[in-house]
Amino acid sequence: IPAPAPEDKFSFGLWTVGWQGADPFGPATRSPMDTVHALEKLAGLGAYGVNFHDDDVIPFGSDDATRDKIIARFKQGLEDTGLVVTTATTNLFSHPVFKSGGFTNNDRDIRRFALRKVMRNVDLAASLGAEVYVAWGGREGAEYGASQDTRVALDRMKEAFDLLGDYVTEQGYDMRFAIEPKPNEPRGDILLPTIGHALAFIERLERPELVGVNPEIGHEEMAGMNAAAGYAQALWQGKLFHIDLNGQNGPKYDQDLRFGAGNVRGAFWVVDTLLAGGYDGPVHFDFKPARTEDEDGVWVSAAANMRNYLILREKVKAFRADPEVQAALEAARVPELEVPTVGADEGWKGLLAAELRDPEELATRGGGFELLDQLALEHLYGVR
Ligand code: XYL
Repeated sequence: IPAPAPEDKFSFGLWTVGWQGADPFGPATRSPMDTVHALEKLAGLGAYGVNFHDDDVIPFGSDDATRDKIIARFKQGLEDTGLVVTTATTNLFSHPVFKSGGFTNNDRDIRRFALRKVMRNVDLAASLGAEVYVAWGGREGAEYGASQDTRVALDRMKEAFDLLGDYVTEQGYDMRFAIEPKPNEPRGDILLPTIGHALAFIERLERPELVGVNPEIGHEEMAGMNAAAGYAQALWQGKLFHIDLNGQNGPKYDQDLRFGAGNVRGAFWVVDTLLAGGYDGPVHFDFKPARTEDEDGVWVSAAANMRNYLILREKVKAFRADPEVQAALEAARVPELEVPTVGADEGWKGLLAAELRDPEELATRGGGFELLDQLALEHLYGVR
């Protein structure tokens, strides 16, 4: 398995390795991590880039002079390590002011504050060269049916993205937005809960070309979705602007396991989908090193994300190159799906006039999928 290389474009959220392990039942188990220390360690492990929430780098409420000092030190850290800022995002969920959301808070004053907070960090992100701005609306949602009118909340969500689209366009930033869906946690129900909801929403925006998705494997699996299939649809629609890779074991709380842990089989198909679809953006990890770990454990799990991606990439390539797999794909008629159902000059009239095969006979043809999937599993199990 090769070592991580810059062309792999591996990137990490600073909040991932910096997570201190506080959960709803207990406080932090690790000390705060210095941002520049995180940059140095990530660069040492072979990462290419980083992503951050504004508050990960600059504590909420810092005055301008403090903020400038922190940014200067952060920029120096980037320069010294050679790490790239691929992406940035806004924390619209931690401070109590956002307890009922940012863009879709019923309270208009809070909505206005939230938008200004985003615009300020978009300026910083642009100055650091980020080309994608992630938007996870973790507190946009509700626990109770009466507490928010969902249709009106979507109007306000649209208003926010339309305004931000105007902002980056008029400021001349080369920046696109990536909406990150999640079904629940911390809110009972979050707006834009899955890739599909987000893709449909984006089509209603004034500048849909500026907005895509940042699907996280764990979030899709929490909703019982097949992450690879969702990634494939986002690619098909030209909307896979960014990815958050991690691990999850089915529909339960957001586990944020390192990539490759949790649903291993799902991870294999995600990598296959990314390679087949020609995804060439940052390969970003959004995980949480388990609360049980000390700092050594944090770096073990950070490195393991990249290693697991590289392992799975080798396995996917070996699966696709295997002559038995190619024969099984042929037998399962997978390539035949590329042939349009109705011929170019045929049209519906031609279809009506055509002589069709006997459906009873067609029904006797086997799928051949058991063999195909077994071959995939054997590659994954490491016996082929
Ligand atoms: C939490 C989310 C966030 C986003 C960025 O579930 O994954 O960390 O990725 O705000």
